[in-house]
Amino acid sequence: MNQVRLPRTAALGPGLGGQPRLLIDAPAGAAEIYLHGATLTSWVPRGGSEVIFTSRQAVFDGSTAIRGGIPLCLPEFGVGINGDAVPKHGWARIAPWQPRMVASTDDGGVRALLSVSRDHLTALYEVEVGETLRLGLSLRNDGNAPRTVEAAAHTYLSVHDVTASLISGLAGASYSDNLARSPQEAHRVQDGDVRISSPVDRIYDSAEPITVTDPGHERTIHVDKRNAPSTIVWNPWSTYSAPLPDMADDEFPTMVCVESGAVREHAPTIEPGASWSMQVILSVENTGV
Ligand code: TA6
Repeated sequence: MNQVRLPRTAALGPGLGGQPRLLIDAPAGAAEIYLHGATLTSWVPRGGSEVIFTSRQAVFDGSTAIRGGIPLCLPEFGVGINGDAVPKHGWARIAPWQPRMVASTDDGGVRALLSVSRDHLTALYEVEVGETLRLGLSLRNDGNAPRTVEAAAHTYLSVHDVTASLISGLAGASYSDNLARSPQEAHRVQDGDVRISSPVDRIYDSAEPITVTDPGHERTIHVDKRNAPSTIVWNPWSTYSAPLPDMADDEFPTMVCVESGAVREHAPTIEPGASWSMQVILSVENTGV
């Protein structure tokens, strides 16, 4: 682990499985970020409760992506534009990232900057932990040819009961349904709010802000973004969580992925020496009396 100056509200040391982890415990919020994949596995804003789902069966030995948290899918999403990307969701979520800077913010939070370079691509990831969680991902093409890159923050949100949650902001958006029986049936348009009572795996053409109601936790989670024209919604339900060794059978009702990124036809092409960036901002509104 390289040396980086830390404020008193942060610590860098071994976490689960001995994996290097940045622990943040600041007045405005607390978080955990594993350097493996730069995966943020926990965020608790001041006075609130855990916003991020991480499976209790997640593997923390560096061999695979952490099941839960906010893995970064990069430079491919899923099997990629050509359908043959290996590893699935790209190398960034299983790469060791380097902490570059950790500092206090003026509003009682902590800002951390992490980076990774591979294959003529440099990724800079800025995570600002406070009462809101601000994620900024910036990609620079270090090669000498234009490069098309997919990117997504695969955000696993913790909800009390996903069947009681309403996911709003996608009405009227077109989407590709990964669970459709045929390619002809995959292209659809969202009618109203998204409710989950069966497996859902959809890529929406939508840059709109999303809200996720979580009545059991008496809160609404807001997902806002900049320069992220794709929104992915995923819940494996029992059907697809049962085969996952790193997710417990009773966990699927307590999570939903609302992912922000630029994938498939929205993937940016970055010129040599140029950069592209996106931002994701999570905040929580308490709805209890
Ligand atoms: O974002 C949705 C998705 O691409 C789904 O298709 C589902 O497979 C999920 O990600 C999890 O992928 P993983 O490789 O982490 O098992």
